[in-house]
Amino acid sequence: MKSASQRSVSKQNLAVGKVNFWKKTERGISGETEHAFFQLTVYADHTIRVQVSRENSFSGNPYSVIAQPANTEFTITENEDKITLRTSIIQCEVNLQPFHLSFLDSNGNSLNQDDPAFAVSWLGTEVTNYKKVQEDEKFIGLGEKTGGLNRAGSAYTNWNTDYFGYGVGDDPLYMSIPFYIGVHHERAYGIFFDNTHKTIFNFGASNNRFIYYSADDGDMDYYFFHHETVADIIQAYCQLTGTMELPPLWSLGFQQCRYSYYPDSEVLTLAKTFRDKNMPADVIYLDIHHMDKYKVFTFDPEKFADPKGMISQLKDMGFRVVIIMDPGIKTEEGYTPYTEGLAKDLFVKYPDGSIYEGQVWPGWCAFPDFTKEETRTWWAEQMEFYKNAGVDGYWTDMNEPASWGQFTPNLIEFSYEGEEVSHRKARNIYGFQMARSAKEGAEFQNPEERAFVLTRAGFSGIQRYAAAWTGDNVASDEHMLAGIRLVNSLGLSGVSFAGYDVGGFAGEASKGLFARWMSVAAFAPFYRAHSMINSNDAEPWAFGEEVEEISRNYMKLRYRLLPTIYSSFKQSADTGLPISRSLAIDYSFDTKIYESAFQNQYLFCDQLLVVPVESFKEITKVYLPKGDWYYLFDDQKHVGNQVIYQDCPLNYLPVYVKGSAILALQSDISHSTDTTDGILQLHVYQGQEPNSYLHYEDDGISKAYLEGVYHSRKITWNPQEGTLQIEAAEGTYPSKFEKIAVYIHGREVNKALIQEQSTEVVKETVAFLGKLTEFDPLPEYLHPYYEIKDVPCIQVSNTSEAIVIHLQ
Ligand code: NBV
Repeated sequence: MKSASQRSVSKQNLAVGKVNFWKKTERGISGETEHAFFQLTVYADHTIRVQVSRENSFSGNPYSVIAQPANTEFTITENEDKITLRTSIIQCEVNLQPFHLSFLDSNGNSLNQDDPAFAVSWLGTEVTNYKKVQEDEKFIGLGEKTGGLNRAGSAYTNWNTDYFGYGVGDDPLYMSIPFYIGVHHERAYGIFFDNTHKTIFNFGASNNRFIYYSADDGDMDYYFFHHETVADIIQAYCQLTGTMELPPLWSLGFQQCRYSYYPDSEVLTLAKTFRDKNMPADVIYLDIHHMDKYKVFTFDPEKFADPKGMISQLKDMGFRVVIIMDPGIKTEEGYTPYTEGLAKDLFVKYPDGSIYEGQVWPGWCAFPDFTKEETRTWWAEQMEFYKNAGVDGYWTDMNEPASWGQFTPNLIEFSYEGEEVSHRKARNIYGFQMARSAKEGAEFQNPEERAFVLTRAGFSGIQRYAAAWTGDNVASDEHMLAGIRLVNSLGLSGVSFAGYDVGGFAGEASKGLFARWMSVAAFAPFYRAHSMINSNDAEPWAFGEEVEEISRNYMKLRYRLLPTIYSSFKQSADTGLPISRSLAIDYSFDTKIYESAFQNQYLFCDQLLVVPVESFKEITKVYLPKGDWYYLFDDQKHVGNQVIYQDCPLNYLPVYVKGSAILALQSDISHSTDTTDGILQLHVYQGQEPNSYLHYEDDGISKAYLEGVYHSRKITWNPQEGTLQIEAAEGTYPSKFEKIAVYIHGREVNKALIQEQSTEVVKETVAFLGKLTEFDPLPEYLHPYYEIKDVPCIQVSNTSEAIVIHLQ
């Protein structure tokens, strides 16, 4: 047997080989094969970690996984040619001659198997795990990846890349999340390949024998998940890599960005215009022109002579400011961040100890080594500069890291928490660590409030620190749809708080496209319009009156829906399940949802089925999965499991409410902290099954909710029995709403019975879109021809005690 140091690097494929030796460990087994060492660790009944290395020690990624193996029961049995590791959910067979793994469910059904001949193999330092493809297997997830919902037949690279104006099929983009879910035979499993080197995932491109994932170097180190549903698997992945923290409420509002708004007077005019035009909004961004010669931690002395004064005026109007931070530090003598960074040895270096310089906005720059704790702490301290000006949120851009030429030399060195590695291992984690530093900085500077960080680059686990947006998209219909798939795919991969540049960053949106994009993005977790320097104005009023009206309607709808959206964010923070849910989560085994005509559809907050549709379409095919569906704007009921045709004039995006759903709305407000009319509107829809909604409120900004200062109530609607049960409130925070108005959709109510219970029954007009004001002449397609009239509504006062309403 060769010792590790004697193992030569093969020029041809070298598979792991026969098992020579194995033993039980505390949480699994470990052993040695002809050419490698392996270890299997039970993390939970639904999660098993597999490590295979050519060295007799394993070296991993210290950043993504935050969970330790739980004390789960498992058994190990052995027979002649295999060892079987069993939890209550997964069986993992370790075949010995040669080493290859098979994963089965507890009933012995196959989930996933190594290709027996190649299993784990090396080509030089490149390590690959080859897997058999199962019949009709679908592959979903993998984070920020273009392409279809089902990734079968395609291959992808993970290598964080600054990609201005990327095409809708281009790869790689800014962020890497090497986690996917396989679906076949009504079963699902997940694989997270925890290696930060450049990785490739090939789901059957250019071969019909296997799928595989490989890394340029490092160990084969992956987590295998299995559970009943795709949702369970996402949760299992998030138990390992974490969930987002509940963001501040203001970050769920509409956000306006441009590269760049300046000077200060323009920023103030922008804010005032939102208020004058009665268009709700919460956030304005300061892009790179706020800086003095693009130097981070400076303000341009002329364009922004009094940033503190400007921000305070914005706050008086109910706005928050998010500021951009680029990692590149100008190598300029006398510029404190540079001289301090040098003195404290915080920059990325060449192997000979000299500082690596790359060119970015400020010219030649040094790059802080965010994979080093001292650097993160130092950066967090520098952020005092912005805090003093009153900045509320941070936007980490260019953190792939980007530099002109887009070809960072691989020999530069990073700390990687003391491991001392090259760019090959550190690149994919760099942006993640910058975003982490920004979040820690925001919290250090303002410990009373929740942080908001928006990042472009990231890696698995980024959800713990930042929201993500999909970078420099283009103003086109296909980009609008591609962005929706990217966000849905991020949601399948643990990143719930995500969005795209509404209107398209590069290029010019047509009127119709901008209107449609504003409409569909009202149903995106992160809702921000952004556009490129030297392009036409792209604010929601810049495209004429009709587009302004449509935008206003959907912006208002977004704000009316905030009680539901905020509750959904809380659920996501607790579980990791996304807010924009690809239909592959709830209808995973329904093959229809993977068809290209329907793959963009998603559930928003569980209750709403959103059907993204191009701006030029006036009628579209919609696939309604099983169950009942109510068209949001006129309550028309459709039975699911069928394709319907839906007219979709520009002012009506097809949106359906799920049968039995409970939707919580509030009155119109101009920003998220504006006061409402004090009535929580609960819209309940007739359906077949009982359904619950967990309503959640808190102060929206502090961390007091962690100490019980919140208000949450489970609301259960049983449409068959006609009972709505609002459970007693939990938590010490008093609800913002004094009354609850219950609107009943899709069924008649027995008025007499309700009056007996001494509640007040009223019939109200519910219009989910504001009425279009009269334009003369108004194009026909803009007429507000959907209107819901006379929906029965019951009003009760909102005590924190349990309330039950009987409708029959
Ligand atoms: O800071 C300028 C832009 C920014 O607006 C955009 O959102 C980022 O993705 N940034 C990229 C740098 C260069 C863009 C051409």
